[in-house]
Amino acid sequence: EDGSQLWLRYKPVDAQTQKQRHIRLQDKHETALLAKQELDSYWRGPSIEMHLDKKAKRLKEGYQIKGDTSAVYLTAAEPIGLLYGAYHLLRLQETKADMRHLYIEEIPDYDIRILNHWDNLDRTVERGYAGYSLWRWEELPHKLSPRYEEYARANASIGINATVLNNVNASPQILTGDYIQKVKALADIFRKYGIRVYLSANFSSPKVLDGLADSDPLRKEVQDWWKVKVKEIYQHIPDFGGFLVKANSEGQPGPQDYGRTHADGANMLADALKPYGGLVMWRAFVYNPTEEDRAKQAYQEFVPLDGEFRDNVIIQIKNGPVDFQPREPFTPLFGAMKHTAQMIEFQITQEYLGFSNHLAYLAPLFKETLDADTYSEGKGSTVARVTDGSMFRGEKTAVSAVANIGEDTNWTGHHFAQANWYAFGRLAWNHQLSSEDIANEWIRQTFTNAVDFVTPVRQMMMDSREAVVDYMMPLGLHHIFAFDHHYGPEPWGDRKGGRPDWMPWYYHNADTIGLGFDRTATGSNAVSQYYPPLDSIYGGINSCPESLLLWFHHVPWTHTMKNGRTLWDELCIHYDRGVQQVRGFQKTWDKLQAHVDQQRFLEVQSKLKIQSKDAVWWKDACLLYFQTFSKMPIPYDLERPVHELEELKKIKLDMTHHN
Ligand code: BDP
Repeated sequence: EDGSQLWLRYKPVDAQTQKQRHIRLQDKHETALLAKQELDSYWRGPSIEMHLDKKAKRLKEGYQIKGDTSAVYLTAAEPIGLLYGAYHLLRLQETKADMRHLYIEEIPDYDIRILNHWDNLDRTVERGYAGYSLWRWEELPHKLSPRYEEYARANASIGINATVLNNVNASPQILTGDYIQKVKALADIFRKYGIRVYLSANFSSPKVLDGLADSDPLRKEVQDWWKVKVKEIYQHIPDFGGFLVKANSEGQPGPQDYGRTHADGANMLADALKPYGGLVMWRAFVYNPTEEDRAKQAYQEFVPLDGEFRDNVIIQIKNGPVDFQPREPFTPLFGAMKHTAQMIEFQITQEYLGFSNHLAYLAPLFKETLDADTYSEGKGSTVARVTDGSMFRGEKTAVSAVANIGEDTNWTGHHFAQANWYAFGRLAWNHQLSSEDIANEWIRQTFTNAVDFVTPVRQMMMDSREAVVDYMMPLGLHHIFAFDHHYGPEPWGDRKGGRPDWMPWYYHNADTIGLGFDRTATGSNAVSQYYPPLDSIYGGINSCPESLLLWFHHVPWTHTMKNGRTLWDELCIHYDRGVQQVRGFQKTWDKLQAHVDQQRFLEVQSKLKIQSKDAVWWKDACLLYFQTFSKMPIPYDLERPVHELEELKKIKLDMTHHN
């Protein structure tokens, strides 16, 4: 039992059952046939009639299921809807749901539900913690790993319908003729599962690949280069999705290199893609090492461009304004560009949440952003609603996440990290699902339906993200990671001559008075980027939610928190609570040994040991370091540090990623 089967553990039905119940389908489309094949092989319920109703357009890629104990009817407007419906039925079966009376209608909340792979062409994966890339570029297009199809099936089973194959820090090589053939081979496998391929494009491609004088988006020669390139791609991949672009960010080239705007750059690509129905996902993750608060920069650069983008451009915005931290407020750009399509970018890979060593169930993090109210058009303008098309109409709606998938046997490094891939797919389909329900489904399909297992494991998952926040960065602290690897703590971190916005002190601002980043009017005034009443809620030291207090305020160590404790005591209690929770996860897991196969039991058990040690490392490092400023004792009823600060400062990990 190595985890390679993910949540897809259906048992084949016997020949007898297959004879007795029928799966009927008129259509011959390959995707519809796949739906039939999955049900033929694994469905133990009554006979099923499947049909396509091309007029039921309102279903989009969704489906309708009606049925009782004698027959089930599955209807969809498109073949992929039948496949999604088939997986829905199998999910009900595997989770032992009551299926006596079925009346289900499912319509996806987002048109495009897309994974972003940060995979390089040499098969390393930026911020990947599950081995090398799945894409064996050197063998493609001739040799096709069976994993390509398994990957597509897993995605289809949770409604993911698009994928960006390569890193946003894109190599121009991906757009050469040779690589287009390799990409085509993957697209040909994925198509049957309803998955469209997108590519990250390097903005300098015309110059780098074909020696043009520059890649200025307003020059006709450059525009023509992209038109010819896009035409070539569509000749081989007729359903190619489009480009994802990281431009003028962290050293990547972009239109600003030529004095042009993000809109100029995005629109040039959009015009080339338009005749084929392709899209541009243009990232808003931009910031420069200036005096300006990093958290404000995306908003400052993009809001003035509102209304200037073509209708096949979507601005892709990270959930938080800095960078995928364990907790951030939502990015204020959401809802602030009312004439521009916007999409969310989440990060499934745990760059800042303990890699694939820590158990951190991310659905609550995703939901926190989706459910956050931007107040852009008054109360109820949640991030979900400003991006899903219910408030602002764009050509297409989309939601994305950076994948945590690699060639590890269990796909994601940690068995429980599979749940985050799963949860993203489910929320991209229906952002109203609860984190508990998603965990419940996933546990039942991945492990067992035994309530004695499901209940405690679900509780552990539900508590896990907050535990990480507590032992790493409670109360709104952020980005105090070690410079080289983003794994362990380095609140003291300082590189002479390094970019200030890559240094922990830039974010925590610890001094003898207190802790935290003043983003109120007396500080960077980032609060002003939020719509009322959020600007004043976040801006008031007493009205700001305490979970974000040190994000928005520089708070005196002796400040009285809502429960009457000082900031310092409260900080200590959070760090300690995080450690205690992980110790609790170990107890929970050990008790469940009888319910789990040996291999997965031991693998999760040993990851929890690492997590426990890391949690103590985090707690000691942060508290001992901050104590050099607060000069206050750690409350005496808490466990004492077991490390020396000076020892912790010497820890060097062999992880060679750039910041
Ligand atoms: C940061 C990562 C870096 C990425 C960058 C991005 O550390 O590896 O290239 O985001 O999203 O989180 O472009």
